[in-house]
Amino acid sequence: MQYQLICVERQGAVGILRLNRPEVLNALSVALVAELGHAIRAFNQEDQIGALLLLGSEKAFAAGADIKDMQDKAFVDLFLSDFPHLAGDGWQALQQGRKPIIAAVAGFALGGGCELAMACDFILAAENAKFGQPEVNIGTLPGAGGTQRLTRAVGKAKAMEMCLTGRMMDAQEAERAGLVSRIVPLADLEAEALKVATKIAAQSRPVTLMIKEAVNQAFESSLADGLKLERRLFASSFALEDQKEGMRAFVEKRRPEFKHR
Ligand code: DAK
Repeated sequence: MQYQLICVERQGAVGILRLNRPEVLNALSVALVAELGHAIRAFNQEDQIGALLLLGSEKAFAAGADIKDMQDKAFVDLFLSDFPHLAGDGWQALQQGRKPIIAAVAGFALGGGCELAMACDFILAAENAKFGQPEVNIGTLPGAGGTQRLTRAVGKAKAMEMCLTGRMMDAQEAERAGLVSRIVPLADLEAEALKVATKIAAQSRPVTLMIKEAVNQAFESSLADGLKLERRLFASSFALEDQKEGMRAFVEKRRPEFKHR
C-alpha cells in the first residue's frame, strides 16, 4: 500500500511509522488513522520485525483528532459509526498488535495524540514534549482512552486536573508522574528510541510478546489473576529454544543467539 499521511520504513528488525501531516501538527484524520492501522497490522505480520516505533515531528507528535474533520458531525453520526477517527480499524490495530510498540514523543501530544501515545507500550519523551487532554477547551471530552489511561498512568489528581482544565504537562512532570519512561534531548530522541527498539527486537520474539501480554494484564485483572498468568507464561518460556540458548549463553559467558523459537 502507498501511504500518503504516514511514512513507513524498516531499520533492521524495527518497523518505523512516522505521522506525516506537519501542516496540521499531525492531526489525526480518518485517512491517517486508517493508514496507521494498515501499517501496524503489516508490521505485526512481518516475520523479520520484532518491535515498532511510532514517531511524529519535532514540533508535534500529534495535536489530536482533526478538529476541522469532526466539528460538524452530529451525535447520531458518531454514535452509529462509532467514530472511525480513532475507534476504527487503526486504533484496533494498535490495541491488538502483539509486538512491542514505542511512542517517541517530541512536541505536542494532545487529545487523541496523547491517547495514541498512551496506547503504545511506553513513551520516550523529548525535552520539549507536552502532554494534554485539552478537549474540554473545545466543548468535549477525551474519547479514545484519555480519562482511563491517563488516570492509570498518573493517578486521579493529575488526570482529573488535566482533563478538567486542559492543562498541559511538560516532559519533566510527565516523567515524575510516570507517564513516560524517560526523557532524552530532542536531538537524540529518534536515535535513542531506535536503539531501544532495536534492543527489544533482538530479544527472543516470543518472550517479548509474553512480557507485553503479562504487563498489560496488570491493567485488566486482579493481582492474583495477573500473578497466575505471569507464572504460566514464565513456565511456558521453558518450552522455547531461546530460553535454553539464553541461559546456556549466560553460563558460557557469551551473547545469546536467539532464533525466536
Ligand atoms: N485539528 C486540526 N487542525 C489542527 C489541530 C487539530 N487537532 N491542531 C492544530 N491544527 C492546525 C491549526 O489549525 C493550524 O492550521 P492553519 O491555521 O495553519 O491552517 C496548524 O495546525 C498549526 O497550529 P497552530 O497555528 O494552532 O499552532 P500553535 O503552535 O500556535 O499551537 C497547539 C499549537 C497544539 C497548542 C494548537 O494548535 C492547538 O491547541 N491545537 C488543538 C489541540 C486540541 O484541542 N486537541 C484535541 C482535539 S480533540 C474519539 C477518538 C479521539 C478523539 C475523540 C473521540 N473516539 C474514538 C470517540 C480525539 C479528540 C481530540 O483529539
